[in-house]
Amino acid sequence: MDDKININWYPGHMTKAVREMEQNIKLIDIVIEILDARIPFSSRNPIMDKLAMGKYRLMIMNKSDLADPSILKKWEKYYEEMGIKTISIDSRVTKNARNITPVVMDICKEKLERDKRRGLLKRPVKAMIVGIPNVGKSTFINSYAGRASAKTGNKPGVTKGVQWIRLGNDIDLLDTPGVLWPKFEDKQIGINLALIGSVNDNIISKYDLSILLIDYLENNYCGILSKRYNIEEVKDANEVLLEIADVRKCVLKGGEPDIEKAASILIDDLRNGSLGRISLETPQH
Ligand SMILES: Nc1nc2c(ncn2[C@@H]2O[C@H](COP(=O)(O)OP(=O)(O)OP(=O)(O)O)[C@@H](O)[C@H]2O)c(=O)[nH]1
Ligand SMILES: [Mg+2]
Repeated sequence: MDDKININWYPGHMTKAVREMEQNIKLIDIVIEILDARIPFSSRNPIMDKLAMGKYRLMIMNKSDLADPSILKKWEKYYEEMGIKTISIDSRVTKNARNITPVVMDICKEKLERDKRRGLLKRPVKAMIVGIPNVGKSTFINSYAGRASAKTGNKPGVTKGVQWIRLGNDIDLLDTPGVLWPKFEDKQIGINLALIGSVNDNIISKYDLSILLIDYLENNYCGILSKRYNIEEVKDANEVLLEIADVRKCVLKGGEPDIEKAASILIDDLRNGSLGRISLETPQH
Protein backbone atom coordinates (compact mmCIF):
# COMPACT_ATOMS: atom_id res chain seq x y z
CA MET A 1 0.00 0.00 0.00
CA ASP A 2 2.64 2.55 0.94
CA ASP A 3 4.13 2.01 -2.54
CA LYS A 4 1.21 4.04 -3.81
CA ILE A 5 2.11 6.97 -1.62
CA ASN A 6 4.90 9.11 -2.89
CA ILE A 7 5.00 12.36 -1.02
CA ASN A 8 7.23 15.13 -2.23
CA TRP A 9 6.26 18.64 -1.38
CA TYR A 10 8.86 21.34 -1.58
CA PRO A 11 7.21 24.57 -2.64
CA GLY A 12 9.29 27.54 -3.79
CA HIS A 13 8.73 29.55 -0.63
CA MET A 14 10.77 26.96 1.29
CA THR A 15 13.85 27.61 -0.83
CA LYS A 16 13.43 31.30 -0.09
CA ALA A 17 12.92 30.61 3.62
CA VAL A 18 16.10 28.55 3.88
CA ARG A 19 18.02 31.36 2.18
CA GLU A 20 16.59 33.87 4.67
CA MET A 21 17.53 31.61 7.57
CA GLU A 22 21.09 31.29 6.23
CA GLN A 23 21.33 35.07 5.96
CA ASN A 24 20.26 35.51 9.58
CA ILE A 25 22.27 32.69 11.14
CA LYS A 26 25.29 34.87 11.90
CA LEU A 27 23.18 36.91 14.35
CA ILE A 28 22.01 33.80 16.19
CA ASP A 29 23.35 32.30 19.44
CA ILE A 30 21.08 29.28 19.72
CA VAL A 31 18.99 27.31 17.26
CA ILE A 32 15.83 25.96 18.87
CA GLU A 33 14.40 23.19 16.73
CA ILE A 34 10.75 22.40 17.29
CA LEU A 35 9.77 18.79 16.68
CA ASP A 36 6.41 17.09 16.81
CA ALA A 37 6.40 14.84 19.89
CA ARG A 38 4.42 12.18 18.01
CA ILE A 39 7.18 11.79 15.40
CA PRO A 40 10.42 13.06 16.98
CA PHE A 41 12.52 11.38 14.31
CA SER A 42 10.52 12.07 11.13
CA SER A 43 9.99 15.71 12.10
CA ARG A 44 13.74 16.44 12.30
CA ASN A 45 14.85 18.30 9.24
CA PRO A 46 18.35 17.12 8.22
CA ILE A 47 19.23 20.53 6.76
CA MET A 48 19.13 22.04 10.26
CA ASP A 49 22.37 20.30 11.25
CA LYS A 50 24.21 22.24 8.57
CA LEU A 51 22.40 25.49 9.30
CA ALA A 52 23.07 25.27 13.03
CA MET A 53 26.72 24.27 12.75
CA GLY A 54 28.75 25.95 15.49
CA LYS A 55 25.64 27.22 17.30
CA TYR A 56 24.15 26.13 20.60
CA ARG A 57 21.18 23.79 20.08
CA LEU A 58 17.99 22.86 21.87
CA MET A 59 15.15 20.61 20.71
CA ILE A 60 11.59 21.10 21.82
CA MET A 61 9.27 18.13 21.46
CA ASN A 62 6.07 20.08 21.06
CA LYS A 63 2.45 18.88 21.17
CA SER A 64 3.55 16.49 23.91
CA ASP A 65 -0.09 16.52 25.05
CA LEU A 66 -0.90 14.49 21.90
CA ALA A 67 1.95 11.96 22.16
CA ASP A 68 2.02 8.62 23.95
CA PRO A 69 3.76 9.44 27.26
CA SER A 70 5.73 6.20 27.57
CA ILE A 71 7.07 6.43 24.00
CA LEU A 72 7.89 10.10 24.45
CA LYS A 73 10.06 9.15 27.46
CA LYS A 74 11.97 6.75 25.22
CA TRP A 75 12.60 9.54 22.72
CA GLU A 76 13.86 11.85 25.49
CA LYS A 77 16.30 9.13 26.49
CA TYR A 78 17.26 8.49 22.86
CA TYR A 79 18.26 12.13 22.29
CA GLU A 80 19.84 12.47 25.73
CA GLU A 81 22.12 9.55 24.84
CA MET A 82 23.07 11.40 21.67
CA GLY A 83 24.05 14.39 23.82
CA ILE A 84 21.11 16.50 22.58
CA LYS A 85 19.11 18.45 25.13
CA THR A 86 15.33 18.14 24.70
CA ILE A 87 12.26 19.55 26.43
CA SER A 88 8.78 18.12 25.93
CA ILE A 89 5.93 20.64 26.15
CA ASP A 90 2.45 21.68 25.14
CA SER A 91 3.45 25.11 23.93
CA ARG A 92 -0.05 26.56 23.89
CA VAL A 93 0.50 27.17 27.61
CA THR A 94 2.59 30.25 28.40
CA LYS A 95 4.04 28.79 31.58
CA ASN A 96 5.37 25.80 29.61
CA ALA A 97 6.92 27.96 26.90
CA ARG A 98 8.65 30.22 29.42
CA ASN A 99 10.05 27.22 31.27
CA ILE A 100 12.66 26.97 28.57
CA THR A 101 14.35 30.23 29.64
CA PRO A 102 16.60 28.76 32.36
CA VAL A 103 17.46 25.87 30.04
CA VAL A 104 18.48 28.24 27.24
CA MET A 105 20.51 30.35 29.66
CA ASP A 106 22.28 27.27 30.89
CA ILE A 107 23.07 26.05 27.37
CA CYS A 108 24.39 29.53 26.45
CA LYS A 109 26.22 30.15 29.72
CA GLU A 110 29.73 30.22 28.23
CA LYS A 111 28.68 32.95 25.81
CA LEU A 112 26.98 34.92 28.58
CA GLU A 113 30.09 34.70 30.75
CA ARG A 114 32.29 35.71 27.81
CA ASP A 115 30.10 38.77 27.18
CA LYS A 116 30.33 39.66 30.85
CA ARG A 117 34.14 39.34 30.88
CA ARG A 118 34.35 41.62 27.86
CA GLY A 119 32.28 44.17 29.72
CA LEU A 120 29.47 43.92 27.22
CA LEU A 121 26.12 45.05 28.51
CA LYS A 122 23.69 42.25 29.10
CA ARG A 123 22.50 41.44 25.61
CA PRO A 124 19.48 39.21 24.99
CA VAL A 125 20.26 35.72 23.75
CA LYS A 126 19.20 35.49 20.13
CA ALA A 127 17.29 32.33 19.34
CA MET A 128 16.16 31.14 15.94
CA ILE A 129 13.03 28.99 16.11
CA VAL A 130 13.10 26.43 13.32
CA GLY A 131 11.09 23.38 12.35
CA ILE A 132 9.00 21.72 9.70
CA PRO A 133 5.56 23.17 8.85
CA ASN A 134 2.75 23.07 11.41
CA VAL A 135 4.77 21.86 14.43
CA GLY A 136 3.84 24.93 16.48
CA LYS A 137 6.73 27.38 16.05
CA SER A 138 4.51 30.46 16.00
CA THR A 139 2.31 29.10 18.80
CA PHE A 140 5.39 28.60 20.95
CA ILE A 141 6.56 32.15 20.24
CA ASN A 142 3.16 33.68 21.01
CA SER A 143 2.90 31.76 24.27
CA TYR A 144 6.38 32.79 25.22
CA ALA A 145 5.72 36.42 24.37
CA GLY A 146 2.35 36.38 26.12
CA ARG A 147 0.74 38.00 23.08
CA ALA A 148 -0.26 37.11 19.54
CA SER A 149 2.84 38.32 17.71
CA ALA A 150 3.04 35.61 15.09
CA LYS A 151 0.26 34.24 12.92
CA THR A 152 -0.73 30.60 13.61
CA GLY A 153 -3.06 28.08 11.96
CA ASN A 154 -3.68 24.37 11.77
CA LYS A 155 -2.24 23.83 8.30
CA PRO A 156 1.26 23.92 6.88
CA GLY A 157 2.77 27.12 5.48
CA VAL A 158 1.15 29.76 7.71
CA THR A 159 4.36 31.73 8.40
CA LYS A 160 5.74 33.14 5.16
CA GLY A 161 8.92 34.98 6.12
CA VAL A 162 11.32 35.37 9.07
CA GLN A 163 10.22 37.77 11.81
CA TRP A 164 11.97 38.95 14.99
CA ILE A 165 9.88 38.92 18.14
CA ARG A 166 11.68 41.19 20.60
CA LEU A 167 10.62 40.51 24.13
CA GLY A 168 12.75 43.08 25.86
CA ASN A 169 14.20 40.70 28.41
CA ASP A 170 16.50 37.69 28.28
CA ILE A 171 15.76 36.26 24.85
CA ASP A 172 14.91 37.56 21.36
CA LEU A 173 13.15 35.04 19.13
CA LEU A 174 13.27 34.77 15.36
CA ASP A 175 10.18 33.06 13.93
CA THR A 176 10.80 31.26 10.64
CA PRO A 177 8.56 29.57 8.07
CA GLY A 178 8.26 25.79 8.27
CA VAL A 179 10.65 24.09 5.88
CA LEU A 180 11.01 20.54 4.67
CA TRP A 181 13.83 19.05 2.68
CA PRO A 182 13.67 18.29 -1.05
CA LYS A 183 13.45 14.50 -0.89
CA PHE A 184 12.33 12.07 1.82
CA GLU A 185 14.82 9.22 1.76
CA ASP A 186 12.36 6.98 3.58
CA LYS A 187 8.69 6.77 2.50
CA GLN A 188 7.56 6.27 6.08
CA ILE A 189 8.88 9.74 6.92
CA GLY A 190 6.64 11.26 4.24
CA ILE A 191 3.66 9.29 5.54
CA ASN A 192 4.27 10.40 9.13
CA LEU A 193 4.59 14.03 8.05
CA ALA A 194 1.36 13.78 6.08
CA LEU A 195 -0.47 12.20 9.03
CA ILE A 196 0.35 15.07 11.38
CA GLY A 197 -0.47 17.71 8.74
CA SER A 198 2.99 18.99 7.83
CA VAL A 199 2.54 18.53 4.09
CA ASN A 200 -0.29 20.02 2.10
CA ASP A 201 -3.37 17.78 2.24
CA ASN A 202 -4.06 18.40 -1.45
CA ILE A 203 -1.08 16.37 -2.57
CA ILE A 204 -2.03 13.09 -0.89
CA SER A 205 -4.96 10.73 -0.92
CA LYS A 206 -6.56 10.76 2.51
CA TYR A 207 -7.96 7.34 1.71
CA ASP A 208 -4.51 5.78 1.24
CA LEU A 209 -3.24 7.58 4.32
CA SER A 210 -6.14 6.46 6.49
CA ILE A 211 -5.72 2.82 5.45
CA LEU A 212 -2.10 2.95 6.62
CA LEU A 213 -3.21 4.65 9.84
CA ILE A 214 -5.84 2.01 10.58
CA ASP A 215 -3.27 -0.77 10.11
CA TYR A 216 -0.84 1.05 12.39
CA LEU A 217 -3.46 1.63 15.09
CA GLU A 218 -4.63 -1.96 15.02
CA ASN A 219 -1.07 -3.16 15.48
CA ASN A 220 -0.08 -0.63 18.12
CA TYR A 221 -3.20 0.76 19.77
CA CYS A 222 -5.64 -2.10 19.49
CA GLY A 223 -9.13 -1.14 20.67
CA ILE A 224 -8.73 2.60 20.17
CA LEU A 225 -10.91 2.70 17.04
CA SER A 226 -13.72 0.63 18.52
CA LYS A 227 -13.68 2.91 21.55
CA ARG A 228 -13.87 6.11 19.51
CA TYR A 229 -16.41 5.03 16.87
CA ASN A 230 -18.17 2.20 18.60
CA ILE A 231 -17.36 -0.20 15.79
CA GLU A 232 -16.02 -3.71 15.40
CA GLU A 233 -12.31 -3.63 14.69
CA VAL A 234 -12.27 -6.16 11.88
CA LYS A 235 -9.16 -7.30 10.06
CA ASP A 236 -9.43 -5.36 6.82
CA ALA A 237 -8.67 -1.61 7.04
CA ASN A 238 -11.07 -0.80 4.20
CA GLU A 239 -13.92 -2.42 6.14
CA VAL A 240 -13.03 -0.42 9.22
CA LEU A 241 -13.24 2.76 7.15
CA LEU A 242 -16.64 1.68 5.80
CA GLU A 243 -17.81 1.17 9.37
CA ILE A 244 -16.64 4.65 10.33
CA ALA A 245 -18.52 6.02 7.29
CA ASP A 246 -21.62 4.18 8.45
CA VAL A 247 -21.44 5.31 12.08
CA ARG A 248 -20.67 8.90 11.14
CA LYS A 249 -23.32 8.97 8.40
CA CYS A 250 -20.89 9.78 5.60
CA VAL A 251 -23.07 9.12 2.57
CA LEU A 252 -22.73 10.26 -1.02
CA LYS A 253 -25.72 11.57 -3.00
CA GLY A 254 -26.50 8.16 -4.52
CA GLY A 255 -26.49 6.53 -1.09
CA GLU A 256 -22.98 5.06 -1.39
CA PRO A 257 -20.68 5.43 1.64
CA ASP A 258 -18.50 8.58 1.43
CA ILE A 259 -15.26 6.88 2.23
CA GLU A 260 -13.08 9.96 1.58
CA LYS A 261 -15.08 11.84 4.20
CA ALA A 262 -14.69 8.98 6.68
CA ALA A 263 -10.93 9.06 6.02
CA SER A 264 -10.89 12.81 6.71
CA ILE A 265 -12.75 12.36 9.99
CA LEU A 266 -10.30 9.69 11.12
CA ILE A 267 -7.22 11.76 10.24
CA ASP A 268 -8.64 14.89 11.88
CA ASP A 269 -9.37 12.88 15.01
CA LEU A 270 -5.76 11.73 15.08
CA ARG A 271 -4.47 15.28 14.55
CA ASN A 272 -6.56 16.91 17.25
CA GLY A 273 -6.09 14.19 19.84
CA SER A 274 -9.66 12.82 19.79
CA LEU A 275 -8.31 9.28 19.38
CA GLY A 276 -6.17 9.68 22.48
CA ARG A 277 -2.43 10.14 22.92
CA ILE A 278 -0.78 8.40 20.01
CA SER A 279 2.84 8.24 18.89
CA LEU A 280 3.52 7.27 15.30
CA GLU A 281 7.12 6.10 15.76
CA THR A 282 9.28 4.52 18.46
CA PRO A 283 13.08 4.69 18.80
CA GLN A 284 14.83 1.69 17.28
CA HIS A 285 17.04 1.11 20.34
N1 LIG B 1 -2.37 20.13 20.98
C1 LIG B 1 -1.43 21.04 20.68
N2 LIG B 1 -1.60 21.84 19.60
C2 LIG B 1 -0.62 22.74 19.33
C3 LIG B 1 0.54 22.86 20.13
N3 LIG B 1 1.33 23.82 19.60
C4 LIG B 1 0.68 24.28 18.49
N4 LIG B 1 -0.50 23.64 18.33
C5 LIG B 1 -1.47 23.82 17.21
O1 LIG B 1 -0.80 23.45 15.99
C6 LIG B 1 -1.23 24.26 14.90
C7 LIG B 1 -0.03 24.85 14.16
O2 LIG B 1 0.59 25.83 14.94
P1 LIG B 1 1.51 27.00 14.33
O3 LIG B 1 2.11 27.69 15.53
O4 LIG B 1 0.80 27.81 13.33
O5 LIG B 1 2.64 26.12 13.61
P2 LIG B 1 3.94 26.63 12.81
O6 LIG B 1 5.03 25.66 13.13
O7 LIG B 1 4.20 28.06 13.11
O8 LIG B 1 3.46 26.42 11.32
P3 LIG B 1 4.01 27.11 9.92
O9 LIG B 1 4.15 28.58 10.15
O10 LIG B 1 2.93 26.75 8.96
O11 LIG B 1 5.30 26.42 9.63
C8 LIG B 1 -2.17 25.31 15.50
O12 LIG B 1 -3.50 24.89 15.29
C9 LIG B 1 -1.83 25.29 17.00
O13 LIG B 1 -2.92 25.65 17.82
C10 LIG B 1 0.68 21.99 21.29
O14 LIG B 1 1.67 21.99 22.03
N5 LIG B 1 -0.34 21.10 21.49
MG1 LIG C 1 4.35 29.67 11.85
